[in-house]
Amino acid sequence: MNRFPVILACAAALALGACTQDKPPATRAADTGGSLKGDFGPPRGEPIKAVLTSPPHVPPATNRNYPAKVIVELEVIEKQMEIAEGVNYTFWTFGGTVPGSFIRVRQGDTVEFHLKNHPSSKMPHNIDLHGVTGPGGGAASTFTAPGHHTQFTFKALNQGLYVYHCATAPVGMHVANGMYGLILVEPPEGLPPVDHEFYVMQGDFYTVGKYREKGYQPFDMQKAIDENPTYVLFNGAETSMTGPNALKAKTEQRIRMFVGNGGPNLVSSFHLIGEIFDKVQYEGGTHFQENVQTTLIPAGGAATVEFHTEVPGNYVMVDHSIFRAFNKGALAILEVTGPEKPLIYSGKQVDEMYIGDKVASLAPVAAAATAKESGTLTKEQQIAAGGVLFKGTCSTCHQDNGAGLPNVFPPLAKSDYLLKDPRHAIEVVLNGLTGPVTVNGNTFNSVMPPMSQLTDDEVANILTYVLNTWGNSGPAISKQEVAKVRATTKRPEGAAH
Ligand code: HEC
Ligand SMILES: [Cu+2]
Repeated sequence: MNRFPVILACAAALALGACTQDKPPATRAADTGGSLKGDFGPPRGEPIKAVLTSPPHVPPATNRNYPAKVIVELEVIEKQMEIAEGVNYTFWTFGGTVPGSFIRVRQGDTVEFHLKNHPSSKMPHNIDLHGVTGPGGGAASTFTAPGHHTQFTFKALNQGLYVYHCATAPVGMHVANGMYGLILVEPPEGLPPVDHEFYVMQGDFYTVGKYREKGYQPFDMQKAIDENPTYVLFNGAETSMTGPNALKAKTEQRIRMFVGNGGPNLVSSFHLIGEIFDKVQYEGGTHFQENVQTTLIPAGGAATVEFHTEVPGNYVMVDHSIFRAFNKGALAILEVTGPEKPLIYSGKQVDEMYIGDKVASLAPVAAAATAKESGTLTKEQQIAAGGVLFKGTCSTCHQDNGAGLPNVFPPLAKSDYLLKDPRHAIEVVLNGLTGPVTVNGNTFNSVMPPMSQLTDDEVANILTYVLNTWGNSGPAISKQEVAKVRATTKRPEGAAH
């Protein structure tokens, strides 16, 4: 059966006012495979200007039981922002943020969409909304040159959580620069109330410099084609939801997260360490799964996850393709406060081992990076930045207080081995250390893995910290010294950076 009889029936009923009722017609058109298209009749009431929000915020529920005309105004802005502490990147944005502004409408709404492209832009842009029924999802109608404005109108026929993105050539580059976001088309009855709603979106980024290489970093097209990202991030920056920017909630709360994946390349294995998703609306669709540990979010797809908080502490969102979390930035924190629940979990454990510098403020690292650019980096700034980076990188073994662990990890505090030849430590960090070493009279015969994934200035700052803390007194190590050692030492294949 095609859809005409339904529409005709509805049109006839419209005359009697039956199709403009609060509830959608309880018809499941067989020809759509069972999905419920929501043409609930013409828009009613005054046009409404959509509230748009920046991540991690979500606009309030529409709280409407009738279809309306909703006006969305979105502006494309190309701007430099921090992608990681002390690392700048030129993002192309919908609304000035990555991901772009969150849009929330109700199924059956008629959306009048305005796309503006700021006069300072260098590129033309458009928008393809996955929640639009029509060619290009709007892309064909919204090609917008810098300083221009385009407009089109669509009816939100299907409920769901949809990705939108720029689709101007080269499409991959526009998406890689951050041009994506989410539009929620609420079901006609709305969503059950919760205590917090958050907006989280993953994306992969490609820079010429390596991960955390400071300064301005341009886009690397070849890395993007090779699908070899430098960064995999939630909400467009390594620090978007870590340290002081962590998401916050209390115990005994119900949390809903709208999680999207902009790609351009990677599929996300979205996981929240220490929680179980009570409910996941996978693929942004209508059906849900319960009691989920990790949900797969395709590039250009989304999921709604819900859970209840019980135990206080830091809960860590990751892409469980785990190198992305710990070495490319795909890590964010939800900080839950409230009374301990020893019957559910024995007590608060030290979580710094696991997430290291991610719970601390990286401000000293940024300060050091900025100072270095102006050529005024002081030893104190190096020590401050190095102290933050030491956590989770070296403290895992050598401990926070540098004392090491007897017979297992040698001490760095007052280590005669270290202080005898401070610059030798550069080699130890870059190349690792094996075989017997004697520190303060005790012999260790173990393995320290090479830490060559660290950038030159990270190594310089960490070592300056180590050489001038816990009663140690030594020189400041410069980035150039580290670069020299890196360039002149032959490292085994796997450690070659
Ligand atoms: C996975 C554990 C581990 C991590 C992480 C680690 N080390 Fe080590 N480190 C060791 C071990 C084990 C040794 C002794 C190796 C041996 O027996 O040959 C060592 C030795 C050293 C030494 C020489 C011995 C001494 O105590 O003076 C220095 C210096 C050092 N590490 C610095 C660092 C710094 C700086 C970092 C962080 C960038 C770091 N280590 C990260 C395990 C680790
Ligand atoms: Cu674009």
